[in-house]
Amino acid sequence: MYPPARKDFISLTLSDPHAHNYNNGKHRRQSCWRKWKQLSRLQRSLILLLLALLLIVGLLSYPSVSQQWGGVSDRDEWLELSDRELNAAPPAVKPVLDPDAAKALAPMPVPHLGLAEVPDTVAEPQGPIIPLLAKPPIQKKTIVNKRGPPGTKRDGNASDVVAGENQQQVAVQEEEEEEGREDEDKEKKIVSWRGAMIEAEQATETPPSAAEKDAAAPPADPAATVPLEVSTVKVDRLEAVRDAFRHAWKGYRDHAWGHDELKPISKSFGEWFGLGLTLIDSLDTMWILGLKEEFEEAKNWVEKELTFNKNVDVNLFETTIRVLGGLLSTYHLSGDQLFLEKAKDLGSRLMPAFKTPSKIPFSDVNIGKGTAHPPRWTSDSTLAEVTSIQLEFRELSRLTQEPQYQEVVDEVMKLVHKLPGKHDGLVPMFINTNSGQFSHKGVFTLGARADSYYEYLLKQWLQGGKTEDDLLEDYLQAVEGVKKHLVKQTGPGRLTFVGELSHGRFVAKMDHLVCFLPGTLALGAHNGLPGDHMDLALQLIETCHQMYTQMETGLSPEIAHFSLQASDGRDVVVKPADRHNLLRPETVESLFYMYRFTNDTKYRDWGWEILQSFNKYTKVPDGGFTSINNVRDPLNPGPRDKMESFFLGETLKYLYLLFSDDPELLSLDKFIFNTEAHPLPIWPSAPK
Ligand code: DMJ
Repeated sequence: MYPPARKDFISLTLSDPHAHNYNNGKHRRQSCWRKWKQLSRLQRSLILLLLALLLIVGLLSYPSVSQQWGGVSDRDEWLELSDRELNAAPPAVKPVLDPDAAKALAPMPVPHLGLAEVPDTVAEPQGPIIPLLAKPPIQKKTIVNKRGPPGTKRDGNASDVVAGENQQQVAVQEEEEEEGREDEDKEKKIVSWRGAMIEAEQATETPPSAAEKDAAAPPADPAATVPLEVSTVKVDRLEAVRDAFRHAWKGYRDHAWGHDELKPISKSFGEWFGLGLTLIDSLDTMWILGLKEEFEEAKNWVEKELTFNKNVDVNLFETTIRVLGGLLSTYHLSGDQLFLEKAKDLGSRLMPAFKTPSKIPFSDVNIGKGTAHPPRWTSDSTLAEVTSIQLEFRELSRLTQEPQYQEVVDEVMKLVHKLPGKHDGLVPMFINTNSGQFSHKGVFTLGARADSYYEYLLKQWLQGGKTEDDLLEDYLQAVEGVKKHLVKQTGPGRLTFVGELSHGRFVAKMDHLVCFLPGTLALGAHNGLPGDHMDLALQLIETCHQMYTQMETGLSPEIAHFSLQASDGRDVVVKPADRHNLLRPETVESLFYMYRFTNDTKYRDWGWEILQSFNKYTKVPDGGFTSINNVRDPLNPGPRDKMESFFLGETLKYLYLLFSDDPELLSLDKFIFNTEAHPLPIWPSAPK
């Protein structure tokens, strides 16, 4: 919720209530004249001489002063102009959408440009230097979207809300980010996190290291930032992924067995829903990687230990994509009825979430009590959350022949389809469960809170055999909206990226989460959608790759900012609050799609580099991998002591599929992957 509107003006009273009136002024002038007359002639001459001298000095210094003021007004004009340019639509640099422009603007990796970490400066153009007058402070409009009391940690995707920490404070800070100015005290108070905010005291960042302190220094020799050389020695990449998985699994098995997440440094575990999240997220990966022993042991746990009959609030979206999706895909791969039974049990326990006035589901549901509710502080749900559960619920209906699962999620899509408030197919990030209307309109992103809405439009259409026209229409419109409003190129190296729109202003910022998009666009193009979707995919995957290679650890930051001005010298800036890496999958996911559709082995090499970087900087000696705080500091990456379940569920799975020579291993013409990388079959014939 936004705070009460703040006055963004100061009213100045220029009239002094105690001032004399007009007549009093006249008296004062008369008495001055009397005093002048009372002076001696000598005194008057001296005063006149002094005044004449002052006049001469003033005239002599006039040119330089006038230049200064001239500069000031030029700068004002320039500032306005650059503002206009930044907000202009269509963008100054022609996006890839126009086929001719696309040819001219072929992707240009820029290995010579190191990623600079600029702690609190800008992707803001620099105007002429004006020594006399400093630039007036830009009024910051921080739109605070209070989704709960402070002290909240927000983690992960549209609703990667960390369990037990279900207080949220989301602050949309695009404007100040665009200005590239971060107050020092803001740094103390708030840490930006995928478009959301967390309190700094909750952040796990270590004190700044020497490298961090050097952040403002010019970029290091780019050659030195290239993390790893691609080995020419033939290595078994598939086996390397299996090794990584076994190592991750060892940590989980030793210290977190049956719990949600491993804390590999402290050799303990974290609980979110208490559903063995990592174990279930990993089942189909183990099956695909051929890790039979591990799979059998985990299956045994599912059979003997896993129960959904417990008094616990779970997040509808996260439970659906990780647990329901994981169970359904494992059922398909293994054919073991156990997983379908568990999926049915869970699916029916999630259904109370849909009992809302608008039929837009609540975010949280108690799977033991059968009650559901929104977060304590709002009646909104996140848009991506309510529109990225459809693949799983629809599949559950198909398998069980019980239509209610599909009915409730189809209803959500129908409502969103006809809802006013979209911007050329782009959707706001929140929707109200009472009114069924979008809320907090004005911010449009392909990142956190909206990302998988776009992904699931295409994938539902594919799942259902390309028969549901509304889904296709919404997807095509959205891609046009992305091209029109969000795609730009950096000034220095012409890297294509997808920014954000905040109340009409373009923000040159892209979450790592957005790196799902090249894969999705390529999947659409492979299925007969316009060729320029593939052009855009080819360019975006280059940018996602650069987000890794230009970091000293070879790992991407959570969020990248991009420079629009050619004179900026750097394409990407990373802010201190955005330097972490959570072992996320989106780039390797897209690399997998790109390789399958192009057979270009460079995508495999890029994935291999990423795996090596994970091994080098995130692997914990005794078992497990950990999220890190700082991708710019190879000496002190700052382990966060958390292994996200999606590292096993998604990242390692996509790497394995990327390196596999068998295109029939989960053929993309027969399966769609849910947003947690769990493959579900494309329906043989569309339901009518
Ligand atoms: C996963 O839970 C899913 O991929 C989701 O769609 C995005 N966030 C994480 C991985 O980054």
